[in-house]
Amino acid sequence: MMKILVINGPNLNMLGIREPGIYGKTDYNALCDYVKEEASKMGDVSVEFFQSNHEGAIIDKIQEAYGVFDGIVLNAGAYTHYSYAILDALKAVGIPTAEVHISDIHAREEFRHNSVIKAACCVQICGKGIAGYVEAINYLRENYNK
Ligand code: CA2
Repeated sequence: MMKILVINGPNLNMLGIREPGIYGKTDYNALCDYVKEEASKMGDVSVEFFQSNHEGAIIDKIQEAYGVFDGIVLNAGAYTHYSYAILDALKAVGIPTAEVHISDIHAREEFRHNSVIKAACCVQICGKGIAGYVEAINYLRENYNK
């Protein structure tokens, strides 16, 4: 069993509540249920979820994942665009990490185009809605399952 940690950053707990045109109508709990269901069909992965609006809590969780999880699926929310501290945490643990965004960050405001965490991630999946989380898990399975 490959153990995967799905981390969602700031405001992703508000999914489905506002801006459905950008982020869809699925709320955070339904997102977790959907990803868990799809992962269970794969048969060789277990998934755990974590969401926080706080940079330090996300960094703590990444550090705690060391030696425990085999892969991370990370939607760091707006921290994606400026958190060198999350970049450093990912580099420190060295866990294969797939960066996910529900929206297409490259087709939105200029400040969303750049990801500072990208350098520590093995792939960036964006603009595919919540299906992107499933694609990320598959990417980790295909490339890092022992
Ligand atoms: O597209 C994504 O998944 C993002 O990571 C979502 C972040 C945004 O800052 C990134 O640039 C791209 C925002 C999280 C969700 O924010 C909401 C805002 C209003 C209503 C519901 C969610």
